[in-house]
Amino acid sequence: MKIIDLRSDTVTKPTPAMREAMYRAEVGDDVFGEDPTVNRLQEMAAELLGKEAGLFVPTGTMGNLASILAHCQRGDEVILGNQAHTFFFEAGGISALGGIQSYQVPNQPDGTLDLDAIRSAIRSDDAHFPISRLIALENTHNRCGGVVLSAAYTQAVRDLADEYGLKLHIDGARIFNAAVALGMPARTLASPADSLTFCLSKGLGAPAGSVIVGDRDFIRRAHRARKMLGGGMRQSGVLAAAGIVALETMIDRLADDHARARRLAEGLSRIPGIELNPAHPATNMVFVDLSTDIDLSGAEVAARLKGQGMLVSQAGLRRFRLVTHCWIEDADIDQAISTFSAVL
Ligand code: TLP
Repeated sequence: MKIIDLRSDTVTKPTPAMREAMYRAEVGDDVFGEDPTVNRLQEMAAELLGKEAGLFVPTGTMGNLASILAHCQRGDEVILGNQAHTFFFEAGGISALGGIQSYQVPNQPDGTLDLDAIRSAIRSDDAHFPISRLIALENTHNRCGGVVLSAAYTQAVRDLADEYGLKLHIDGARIFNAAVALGMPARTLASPADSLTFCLSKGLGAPAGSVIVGDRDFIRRAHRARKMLGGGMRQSGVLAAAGIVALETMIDRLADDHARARRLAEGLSRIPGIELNPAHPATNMVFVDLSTDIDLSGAEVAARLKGQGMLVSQAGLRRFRLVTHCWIEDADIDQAISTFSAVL
């Protein structure tokens, strides 16, 4: 039985072209800055995102953490969404390892933070308060449904940050999904930010790795933070080589994942007992809820789907996330719809 794995776009395996490039990669000691393939990837990433410099890191989690450590001191505060990946899914690293406090502002359904809510979260100069240092956004926004933040909204947050002398970081794990969905260059979405992390190992299909981009001085500080976190990887050109293939060949095709996600959502919306937001999906994520007339629990439904060869992630007691990616084909979408229908 073919397994249709819709749990995440992180499950993507490297393409044959990536494996070939990994095999052939020229390498050196990247802790000394001597891996030519890592250096090339970092330059490509900086160029694509319109920033001065880039830094290859093992994961998106480390990318966000090293970035926040590079912006903040212990006791500082970062303003972020209460649905942000950094708040939800990064093991509390910014507070456990960085001594950095988070001020969580409610995410609106479209993934944004209300500008007035950000404004009222910014601390005044008073010895009782931590120092507000950074605002962090997420684009696309995972828990809000893979929704896209516009360039205009991001610029409005930048303007607010400037008013108070704050920095702006974007968790752009899926920034290329956002760029493809909006039909604009990723650099336009990145331009208001001081720093951005994007992932090579999600929809772009590379086996591992993320890149942080920002100005040279910021990247120098993030480089030190990466070392401190144990992320200096030596001959990591074998991984960067796959990342280069990802940037060269896997961005434009994200539109196919988005089209398949829309088809999946349309098909699922016709199944009695499934509820979904009619405005979604914006990119490659489909979130569905079980209606109250379904007697099965979320866990039971997930287990039955698995028994039929279909893997989904549970995103709440009665909520699932299904993510399309480069290993999911049209026929898998048809199969996924009929499997869900049979299980319910
Ligand atoms: N997200 C994973 C899980 O951790 C939930 C997924 O399957 O979507 N930022 C965002 C917006 C992410 O979605 C993720 C991974 C990360 C950062 C962290 O990336 P990694 O897994 O490379 O540490």
